[in-house]
Amino acid sequence: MEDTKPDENNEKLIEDMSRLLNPNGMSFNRKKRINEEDIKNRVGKFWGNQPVPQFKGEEITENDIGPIDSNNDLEKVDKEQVLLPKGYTWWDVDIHNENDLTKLYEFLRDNYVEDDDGMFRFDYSREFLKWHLSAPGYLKQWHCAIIREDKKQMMGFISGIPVHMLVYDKHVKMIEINFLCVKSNLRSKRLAPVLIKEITRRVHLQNIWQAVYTAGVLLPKPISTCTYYHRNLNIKKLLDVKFTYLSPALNITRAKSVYKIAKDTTIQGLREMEKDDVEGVFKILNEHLQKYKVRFHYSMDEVAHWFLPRSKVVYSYIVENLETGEITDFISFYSLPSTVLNHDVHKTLFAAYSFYNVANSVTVKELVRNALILANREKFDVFNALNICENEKVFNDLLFGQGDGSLKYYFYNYACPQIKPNELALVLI
Ligand code: MYA
Repeated sequence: MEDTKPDENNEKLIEDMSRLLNPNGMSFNRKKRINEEDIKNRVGKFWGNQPVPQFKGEEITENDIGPIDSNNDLEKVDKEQVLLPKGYTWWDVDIHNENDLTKLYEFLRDNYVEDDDGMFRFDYSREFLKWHLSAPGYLKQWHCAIIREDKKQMMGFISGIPVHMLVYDKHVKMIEINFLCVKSNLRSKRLAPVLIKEITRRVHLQNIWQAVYTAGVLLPKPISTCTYYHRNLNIKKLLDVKFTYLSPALNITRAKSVYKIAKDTTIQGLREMEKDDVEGVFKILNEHLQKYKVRFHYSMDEVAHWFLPRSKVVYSYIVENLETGEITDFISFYSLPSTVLNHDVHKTLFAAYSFYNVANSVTVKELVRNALILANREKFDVFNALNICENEKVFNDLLFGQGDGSLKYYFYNYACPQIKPNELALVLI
């Protein structure tokens, strides 16, 4: 069958189908269906006492940008670990030790983020965890677990990696916090604040006083609230696992045809990124990121670490000008599968997540269209992207459906005005 280019051929049909196929949007996200107004009206026992902007506080302006608490006295940082209940102990996960890595992998596989309906749970692979947690400058003590002394069973985890942040052109050394998780049968016992306090202490000990993190839940107080969009690649499977819905008025054959992805990429000089491309990517990526109010700055080592392709973890491609050899454009996405909970046939949903794109010689739309072709080739079921950077521009044309949750971005101990998603260039994986 001939490959369809839906956005060029039958725009009206696509518009209708897109609406019908995504009546509620997709459901999988770091989200919680609770009343956010209630949260804004209460002062959290923990968050009410942290150096973060409070909901009832004054609006933050550009003049306020900077640390909230500047008292960075290393001498005052507690040298003792946060006290744990009897029978529990702190444990630093050694991600280069296969047993430790497996323990962490299994803990997150069984306890980490689920959608509200309990249908999907993130299943970060071992290789992915190793990749993320061994970022340049990482420290083992920032892979911080609570275990039960007798059975050595993991009960909680939180991690941090160092990042170089630019906030309205101010350089700030921060820690990126991720993988906060408490074993499901120990929830609501205030273990999360214990994990956060301990990692804060450990980060302070390295003379770092600011952090960046994302969450589906509303906490005081986001610098930006973003939305996931989803592009069906394997519509049949997405329907089977109820990731998306098909209106009774539509049939699957038509849907398959509309969502069909071309086999061949369309950009001359597009190829997988290699070691020798690191410098070129470093240049165009950091140049591109300058457009945004809040962004990372990547060192050459970090570009190599985060973007050199790793099988089933991160996929990166460059466009090379075939005459000059210059690298002009960049595509990257990462693999984050989810366990399909309670399904007889499908056990895993394979999702590609947009990482960073740099479009110079082609349009963003052409670049993302090619990202979809590449992700489809790698047999992903769905391609997800946040409405950050320039992504929103392409969602309609390329048939992305809006998800129904939001992802909030936060700083710890750093005041920053609220910004729109398209002013933000941060992907926290
Ligand atoms: S986001 C991913 C979060 N993980 C999950 O969603 C996995 C599944 N869920 C769980 O494991 C638990 O439900 C968690 C909460 C562990 C999330 N971020 O122990 P509790 C506050 C921050 O009784 P539990 C990610 O990894 C809540 O408002 N705080 O609750 C980024 C309340 O405080 P307050 C959260 O449900 C993490 C208190 O915890 C979150 O058993 C960034 C209740 O504690 C959340 N996602 O456990 C962490 N959820 O009463 C912050 C609830 O005041 C880093 N809470 O409202 C801050 C920077 C630290 C470093 C600073 C260095 C300078």
